[in-house]
Amino acid sequence: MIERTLVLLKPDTVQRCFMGEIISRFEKAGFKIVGCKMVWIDKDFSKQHYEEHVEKDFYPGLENMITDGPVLAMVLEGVDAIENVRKMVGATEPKASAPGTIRGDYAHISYGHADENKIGVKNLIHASDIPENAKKEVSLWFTEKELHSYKTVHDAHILE
Ligand code: IDP
Ligand code: MG
Repeated sequence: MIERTLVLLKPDTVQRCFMGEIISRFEKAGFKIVGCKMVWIDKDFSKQHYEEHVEKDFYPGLENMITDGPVLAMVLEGVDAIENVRKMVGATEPKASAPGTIRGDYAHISYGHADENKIGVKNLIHASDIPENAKKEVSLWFTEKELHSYKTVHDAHILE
């Protein structure tokens, strides 16, 4: 099934000048970027995006991390995009993320380290986890007008 999913390149990715490297992985895998913009979110918006985590112990560190600078927000489209993109992203904890995944290749810190220092786990990227959340997150971050339907060369192989 062709799906859309929200991907955020978090402030640590933007500050490490890594956006192109990560975008390139998704392009090479054949995903279509149907929306893309840079946004510096505030604490209120963080609470909306991370609604399910607001009451958790790690939330204050997460909020500081995600509001520390601009993020690059993207909507990616492709076959089973939600599950496929999560597979490329890897596990939440970089220490546990397999080599070959984005978090496993470009980060390494542990929950223990983050929690001891009261910081969010800097794991480079957010990706929607289930269809219900993807729908909610895409409409939180993007208006209909900011999302584009167009053809890429991959469509010839995916759809025909
Ligand atoms: P996900 O980003 O892989 O979906 P979630 O459990 O939804 O992971 O957590 C959202 C974000 O909160 C994570 O990407 C990470 O940055 C941060 N986070 C999650 N668990 C912890 C923790 O135990 N300590 C510190 N930060 C955490
Ligand atoms: Mg999540």
